[in-house]
Amino acid sequence: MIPADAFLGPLRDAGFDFFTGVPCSYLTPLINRVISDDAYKYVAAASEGEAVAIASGAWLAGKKTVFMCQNSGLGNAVNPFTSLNNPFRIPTLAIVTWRGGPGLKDEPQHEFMGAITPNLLDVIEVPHTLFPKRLEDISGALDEATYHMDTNHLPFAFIMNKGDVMEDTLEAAPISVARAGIVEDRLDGDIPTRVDALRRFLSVVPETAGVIATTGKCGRELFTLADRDQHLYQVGSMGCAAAMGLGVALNTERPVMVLDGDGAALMKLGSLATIGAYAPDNMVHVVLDNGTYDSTGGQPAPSVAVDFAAVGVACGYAHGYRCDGMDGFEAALQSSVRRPGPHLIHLKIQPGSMADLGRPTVRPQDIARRFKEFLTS
Ligand SMILES: Cc1ncc(C[n+]2csc(CCOP(=O)(O)OP(=O)(O)O)c2C)c(N)n1
Repeated sequence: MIPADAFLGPLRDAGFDFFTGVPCSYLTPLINRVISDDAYKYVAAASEGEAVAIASGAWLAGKKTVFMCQNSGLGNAVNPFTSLNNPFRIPTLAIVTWRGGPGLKDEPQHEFMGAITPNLLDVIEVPHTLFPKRLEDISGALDEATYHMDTNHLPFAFIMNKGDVMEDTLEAAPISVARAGIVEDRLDGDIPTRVDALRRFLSVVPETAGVIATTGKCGRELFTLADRDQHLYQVGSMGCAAAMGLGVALNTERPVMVLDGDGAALMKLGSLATIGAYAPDNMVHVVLDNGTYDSTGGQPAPSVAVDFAAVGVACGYAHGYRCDGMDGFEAALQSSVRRPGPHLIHLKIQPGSMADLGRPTVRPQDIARRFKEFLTS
């Protein structure tokens, strides 16, 4: 058993100061220390997959990151681990607890995941070792983790057992949001296609802004119209664009614009609460809503009744804009880069895509490094 600071001190000295995750009782001493100490930034995520995406955004903005979760939540993290961190080669130090571990009499819901935790990490090619439980093991364990992350640019995991870290108190106040957001209508009644909306977006987006486009045809259309250093096409990890945008926005002064889809936004709707809670004022979240999963053949998405602008404001965004035409969309974009956010711009668009649709020809890992260079220069 080690004190939290004995592990966190060397970790911070190695540059890791951005933490995110979802708690587990085994993690309590470590998370409590991180939350209580101003030397660290901790973002409480609504799901583990979202936390992985937040950490990835923070890495793109130049941070070294730590992701913490219960092994139950490893299932939620598998999608971004495999379709975000892996293709984009984005490392994070994962601390995963081992409920249902060997020889442990644990609750039935932890038995199966407990039995497969190391194997699951092996299958998704996340190298791992046990969390250091003795003072003399800490430095070797951190060396092993940083060696792997520096060499293969992928996540590395410590598997933590019950009682590895001594109890610690929570001294921080709860997150407080003192805002009453506003929903505004910018309606023209002339619903554009996604490609027309993206063309207009490209004509007004500040050249200083980082732009993250969601998976599917949104990123493909954006790339086909213009490939810029300020773009990141999130080719996989459906639903993670907003969380990645949050991770970037909390660690840069630049404006951060997320181009989301209605289906993708719904897949990780909890991210809106996290964005509202941490409220980065430089973040603009655009939901391009065609009411369908257009990229996979136009099947109906369950977004028909969702008022995304109102949901954003209900979650703590400063402004929500309802738009159904190009001029209102442009006005909302202009207004959102002038005023403190976060903002949610909900634009109704028509299903369908452009005729000669391309797809990013730059490798995701190169896009990630180009984007990181753009953000940090
Ligand atoms: C986790 C996951 N589930 C499903 C898919 C397949 N998929 C790729 S794009 C897409 C549709 C996305 O819909 P939306 O966000 O509304 O954007 P649109 O395609 O309508 O522009 C789906 C279902 C995926 N890539 N990842």
